[in-house]
Amino acid sequence: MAGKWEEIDQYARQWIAEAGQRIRASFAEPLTVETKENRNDLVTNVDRGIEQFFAEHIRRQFPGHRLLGEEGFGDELAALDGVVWVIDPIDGTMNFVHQRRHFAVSVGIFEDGVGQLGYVYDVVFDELYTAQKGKGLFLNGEPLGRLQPAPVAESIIAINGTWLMENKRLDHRPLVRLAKDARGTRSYGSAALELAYVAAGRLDAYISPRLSPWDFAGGMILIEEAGGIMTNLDGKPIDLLNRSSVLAAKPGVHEEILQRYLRG
Ligand code: 2AM
Ligand code: CA
Ligand code: CA
Ligand code: CA
Repeated sequence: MAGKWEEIDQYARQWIAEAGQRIRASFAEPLTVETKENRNDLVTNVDRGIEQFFAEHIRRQFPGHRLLGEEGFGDELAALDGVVWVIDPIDGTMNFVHQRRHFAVSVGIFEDGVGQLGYVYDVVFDELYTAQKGKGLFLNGEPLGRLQPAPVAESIIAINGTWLMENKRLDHRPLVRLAKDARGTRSYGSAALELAYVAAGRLDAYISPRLSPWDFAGGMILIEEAGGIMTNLDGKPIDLLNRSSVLAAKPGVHEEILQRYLRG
């Protein structure tokens, strides 16, 4: 008999695959784009439709589970007890609208706050990153190796250019120093994909001063299963119920960034 998490995993995969098909099919349809908090903060009918699709399926199949999602179809959560699905229907909406690639469906499933199943699905490249607690990281069903330590000098670090310019949220100078010392920097515009890339060893670190739980929940489980380290920018554990800064990296790189740049 399949265990509880095997059953949940099967449904999650099925719904993520169907969400991917719907998103690809939507390319042929007119897109309704609206703005949220500011003129660059976008949401579309597809973001909402996909979150609603997950909400309906989860509630029908697993009435005891709860959902935390970006677009308002989830539950109001004050605590993380029980099974909680944390879903971003489209992570990288700006890429979805402008580029029609480089966005992902992100799903993290937690029990009493412990990550059990993580998924990041690159819809256009058809790359599904998956992890189950204690079983390692997989890309389209193939196991990926555990992350090995590296120095900043040999690292590619993902960071949005905004944080390298003077800004009101944090002192950008340590990050500029880090960007100069690193082998290279990248920015893909989807936190979920950037976390999946760190987990897969395509990037050595990802830094963001401000993300929401649905941006990092799925990726966090991938990072843990890959042997990477993910904390906030103070080196503290991530709070899954609130906005947080994120530093996700290989071992070694994580320590060096914290000690030589962020605590410097
Ligand atoms: P989103 O596309 O789901 O909104 C872009 O650098 C990354 O930051 C994306 O993962 C994006 O997720 C996330 N993000 C979080 N809050 C955002 C906001 N207010 N505006 C734009 N992107 C945001
Ligand atoms: Ca958004
Ligand atoms: Ca997001
Ligand atoms: Ca989103």
